[in-house]
Amino acid sequence: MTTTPQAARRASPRRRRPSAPDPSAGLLPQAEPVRLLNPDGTLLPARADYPEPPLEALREMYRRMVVGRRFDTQATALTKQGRLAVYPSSRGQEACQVGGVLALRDDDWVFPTYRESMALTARGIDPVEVLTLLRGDWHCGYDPARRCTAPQCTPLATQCVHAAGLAYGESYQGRDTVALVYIGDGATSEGDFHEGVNFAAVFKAPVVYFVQNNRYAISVPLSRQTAAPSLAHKGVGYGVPSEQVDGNDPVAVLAVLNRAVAHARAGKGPFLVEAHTYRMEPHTNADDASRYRDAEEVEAWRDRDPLTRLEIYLRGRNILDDAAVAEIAEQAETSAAQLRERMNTEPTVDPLSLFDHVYAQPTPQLVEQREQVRAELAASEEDA
Ligand SMILES: Cc1ncc(C[n+]2csc(CCOP(=O)(O)OP(=O)(O)O)c2C)c(N)n1
Ligand SMILES: [Mg+2]
Repeated sequence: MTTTPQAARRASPRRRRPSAPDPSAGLLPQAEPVRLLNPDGTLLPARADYPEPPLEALREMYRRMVVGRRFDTQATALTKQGRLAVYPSSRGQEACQVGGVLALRDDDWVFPTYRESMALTARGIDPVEVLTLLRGDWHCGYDPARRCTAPQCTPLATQCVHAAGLAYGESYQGRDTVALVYIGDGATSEGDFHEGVNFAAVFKAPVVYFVQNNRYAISVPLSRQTAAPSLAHKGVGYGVPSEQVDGNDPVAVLAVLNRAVAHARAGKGPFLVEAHTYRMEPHTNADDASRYRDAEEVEAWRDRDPLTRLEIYLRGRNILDDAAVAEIAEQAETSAAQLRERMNTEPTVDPLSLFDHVYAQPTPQLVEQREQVRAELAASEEDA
């Protein structure tokens, strides 16, 4: 019987070659989301890869989370009073909302979605300016350039590309600015997510892609969204180091984001973080979440409340006591009352301003439409 050379090679015992380094080493997320606090607020053993942030920073995180949650409840109430057109709540996602902005400097850039109103108020932007878009008054209530904060993005994932471009431009000009992109689980299925991450990786743009996996894209559960082992694994295919974190553990969220931001700032390119969290409220006030998820699921997540978890921890470390908790609660109440009052005044908006800032050079169609609106307004004034 004759054997072919190929068959002979297959039959011979393999010689061991020195193993080549695994090109994905250092890119893959850990198998379990990083966690530093137990759900009951007790501290897990310290770990070298993610040092605990300073207690003062965590106390400030707690304060902004309490104020943020109160803001969120108030905004939801304003939709019921007809003062806001729509509001996507981020209740339950406070650790991510606040952690994302606390990890940044004021001159770093934030690229938020519609769900990040809480993050933007935590960044110090006037809450009425934050809600301007959702109130339907104007394009964006704050000055993006002055606040280093892009307008809240409703088209899913387009901000991933904008952030890559901005961050690349900043580093090209020799600045060490970092851009942090907030994005949802569902939006990681969009082409723009992949294009943005790929561009950032190839050009080493300092972007942190921060995925808040709140388990749903409106009514679509994660299991119908992706077959990936985790959303963090999506970074590896583009050569982007990635990590997953317990998004309801404020200490871990801040620790992981601090490392991701430091990585980007050091010129090592983008970093992808997936935070496992849960949206406690419906998608927006216009959604009925009971049609696609049951009450037991929501209740189970209530036990993992990020605020309670941080409060217990900080009390245990003697950096928070009854008096401080009461004082912070009062601050939150005062700012909610001010927001309520200010949102109850009718804004005056010039309808023609709708056409401003759409393009640097308006298109002929836009010029025509503007003229049409102007003529209609003039005619209605004559009638009055
Ligand atoms: C390009 C695009 N497609 C569809 C929509 C409609 N839409 C709005 S929110 C949403 C779900 C997004 O889910 P996810 O990314 O998980 O973010 P979450 O709302 O849960 O924060 C969809 C499909 C949109 N805004 N943009
Ligand atoms: Mg989602």
